Amino acid sequence: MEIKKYIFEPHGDDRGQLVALEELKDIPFDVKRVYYMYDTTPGVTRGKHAHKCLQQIMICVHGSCKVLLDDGKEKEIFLLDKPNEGIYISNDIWREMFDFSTDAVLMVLASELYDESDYIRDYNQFIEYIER
Ligand code: T46
Repeated sequence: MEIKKYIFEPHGDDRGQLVALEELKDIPFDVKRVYYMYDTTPGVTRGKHAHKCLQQIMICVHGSCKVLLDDGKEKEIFLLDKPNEGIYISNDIWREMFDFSTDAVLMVLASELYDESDYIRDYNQFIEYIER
């Protein structure tokens, strides 16, 4: 499984850091939606689904969390703990987010608007879908 890690250049000076993300420059798609999760209940796992047609970049802009990515053949776990680091996730990848620190803010930039019909929420259906 080839998962792309992105390191975004911080524009730092003696006032602190600033990261700018421009679509089709820093982000490899048109950004149609941004969402973020915070105050995550300790011990909880989020996600547990795949998308049929969605590209995303996940950035833990504060705190840390782990992301399990599974393409049906391989599984990999990534630690997101830097506000200038992100991972790119294409369609057909099962994802689970877990081990959120209490202060974690996980931001996601997405290539499409929210569409419940794009979700595959059952793991067996995901395996059937990618083997089709
Ligand atoms: C994903 C992972 C990384 C909306 O109304 N609009 C939105 O854009 C999103 C993302 C969610 N919602 C609503 C739908 C649910 O009632 O917010 C609620 C929580 O969504 P969900 O259970 O899908 O959250 P996660 O954390 O399991 O998954 C989310 C994204 O949905 C998903 O696309 O890849 O984060």
